[in-house]
Amino acid sequence: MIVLKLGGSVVTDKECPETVDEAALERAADAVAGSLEAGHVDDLVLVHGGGSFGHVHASEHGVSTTDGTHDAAAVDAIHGAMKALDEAVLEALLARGVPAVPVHPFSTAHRDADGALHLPTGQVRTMLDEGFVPVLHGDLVAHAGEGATVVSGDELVADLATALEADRIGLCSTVPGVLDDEGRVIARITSFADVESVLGGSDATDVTGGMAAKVRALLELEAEASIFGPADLEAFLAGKESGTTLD
Ligand code: IP8
Repeated sequence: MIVLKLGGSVVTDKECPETVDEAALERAADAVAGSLEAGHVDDLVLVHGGGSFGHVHASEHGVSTTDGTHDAAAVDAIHGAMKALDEAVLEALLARGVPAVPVHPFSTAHRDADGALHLPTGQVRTMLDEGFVPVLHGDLVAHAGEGATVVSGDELVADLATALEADRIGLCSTVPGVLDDEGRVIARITSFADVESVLGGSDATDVTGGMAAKVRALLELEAEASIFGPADLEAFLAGKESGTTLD
């Protein structure tokens, strides 16, 4: 079983509010459809990020993973934007015969007063068993004492991979992997300390943190994870080492 995240920067134009990067989304959907057709992947759970949809609205309303809102209109704006992006992702997948179905975290997950995420996965498991490709996305979640806060796609990937005992995790981002000081892809990372000095944040508006947070979270997981660019998506799905491997 593979949990694959398509970064928000891959499927949207991050500099331009609420804009899908159609060409990039179509290429990603082609790669997913191709790998299912070729039988390279049996069970696949997809997650996509917020890009210029969720992040723009979240920062406009001052909402992050820890600072919440009790304003229902803000929830509607942020969650609504994510649903719109999700619809575009589903459409691209369905058009290529991928049996993609939506799972909106806002309707299923919550954070407790300590900020810990609780994400039910029984429906995701059943969807997989019934031959669907569940598609989740960065979203808002109800948060005890905070109203609603952001849940990033990366957090969802971590919880899904653990709960569903994923074999592999893929994070497809706009960079070809984790880069060293000279811009070369680091092939393998086994400890955060080894790369701490070279990891920076994200350039455009991103309320959930950049590469450092991704690397830290992925290193904590059982399954082997890869961070790679769109050009390596097909190779990753075919089981090849792609970009940076974290274990
Ligand atoms: O791009 C964030 O998801 P991410 C979702 O995976 C929102 O961090 C609502 C900002």
